[in-house]
Amino acid sequence: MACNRATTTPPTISANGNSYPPDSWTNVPPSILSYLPRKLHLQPSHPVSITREVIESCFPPPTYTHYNDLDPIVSVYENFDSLNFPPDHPGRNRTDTYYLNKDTVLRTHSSAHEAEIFRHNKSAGYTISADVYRRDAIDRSHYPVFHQMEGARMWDRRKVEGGDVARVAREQLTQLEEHDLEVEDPNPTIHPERNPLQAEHHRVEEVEAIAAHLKRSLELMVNELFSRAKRRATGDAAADEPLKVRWVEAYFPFTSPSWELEVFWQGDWLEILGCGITKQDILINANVPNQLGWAFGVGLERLAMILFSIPDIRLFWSKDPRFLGQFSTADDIKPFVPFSKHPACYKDVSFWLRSSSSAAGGGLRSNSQDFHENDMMEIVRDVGGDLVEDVKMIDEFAHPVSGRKSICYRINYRSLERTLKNEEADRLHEGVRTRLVEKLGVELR
Ligand code: FA5
Ligand code: MG
Repeated sequence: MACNRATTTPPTISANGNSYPPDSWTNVPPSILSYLPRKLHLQPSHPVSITREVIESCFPPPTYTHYNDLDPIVSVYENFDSLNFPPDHPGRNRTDTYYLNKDTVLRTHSSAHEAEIFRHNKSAGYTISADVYRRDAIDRSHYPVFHQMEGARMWDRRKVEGGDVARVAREQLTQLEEHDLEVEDPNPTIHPERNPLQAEHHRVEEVEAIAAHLKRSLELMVNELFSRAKRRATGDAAADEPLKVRWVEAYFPFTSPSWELEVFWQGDWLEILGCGITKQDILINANVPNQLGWAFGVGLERLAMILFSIPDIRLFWSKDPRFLGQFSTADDIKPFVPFSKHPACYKDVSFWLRSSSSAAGGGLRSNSQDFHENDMMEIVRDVGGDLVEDVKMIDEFAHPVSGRKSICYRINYRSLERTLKNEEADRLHEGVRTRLVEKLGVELR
């Protein structure tokens, strides 16, 4: 369907039974809204759903309540403000986040529900699984929709004998199992500059005890997932070596101190989750000022790719029985056997960015200063869908006299399910070229 500049603002946006009046912030395309009903994390026997189940089994009820069907359409307040994201945080940009309108977004992380759940949750802990949405690059490990799982655990000072949360958390740590991971954790729990204590709210002993409980809980989760993956992996000598993980200092606006957990997998350190001690003002705002504790957020696709040896993130969205038929339950985890790899077909597109003086209004945004790669990625996604395997910038230069910038991208077209005809790839590529001119105002070379 042709799309000209006069029609770039859609009529009202309908999603999940509600309508949202569009405005100058609206940037969510219909192709992205079409993912809302999929909910792979709840689809029986789907690898994302099986991964969720394995993680949930590490955080069992009644201590942890499992929330799995919260609406992915949330307010900007829930996704960002309630979690202390500063007004100028890059995550808020329209280049990174899908806005239905200026007040409403597709959640970019499962943490969007933290405040709400802290307010209402009755158990000591919870997990949330959720589809999340981010404008991003295109390659075999990035997709604009993926799934996260959040977990949190609280201790209530009023409900603990003598208000001594540190002692109780330490006791509960001794009740957690041991594991045989090799753990690198070189930094002190608290570092005054890099990873500070929330000194006005927490005592050092409390944070030491809660952090130890957090780390052991997550190490046990990794052990559960990766020992399954390893047991059934290649059967080579590496399977006898202990699995290595390491704790890295991190920063999130809603935890302090904070860490990321990395796993050494196939020769590389892979980041699998972020976590930390929940910022006390979030708990105070949620009307549970006497509670304190930890929270984490983990990406499910990344874990599922390892657990099942799935080579390309697009496969999760496949409805092909040759894919879906290979998975059954959490107790029967077998590596995915790829069906024959179909040939790739790459095509290049080069263009001059508009110089800023020629920028038109109407939300068109692509002079040399504000061209954002995610806008280009989205056009490719919109036209090519899952027939695009990856997009890479292969050349970039500025004209020596005018200073005008030229960029060349290589788009790799490949179907996971069949052989793509060259004419079909040509047609898609022509569609991408046309849209680049229409939407971003670039000049093709
Ligand atoms: C978060 O989203 C935080 N909400 C996590 C958190 C929760 C921290 C609670 C503290 C307390 P981050 O953007 O790093 O953080 O994403 C968390 C995990 O999601 C990553 O470690 C990774 O496993 C996964 N992830 C992030 N981006 C992608 C992506 N584009 N594709 C696949 N997985 C991703
Ligand atoms: Mg991260």
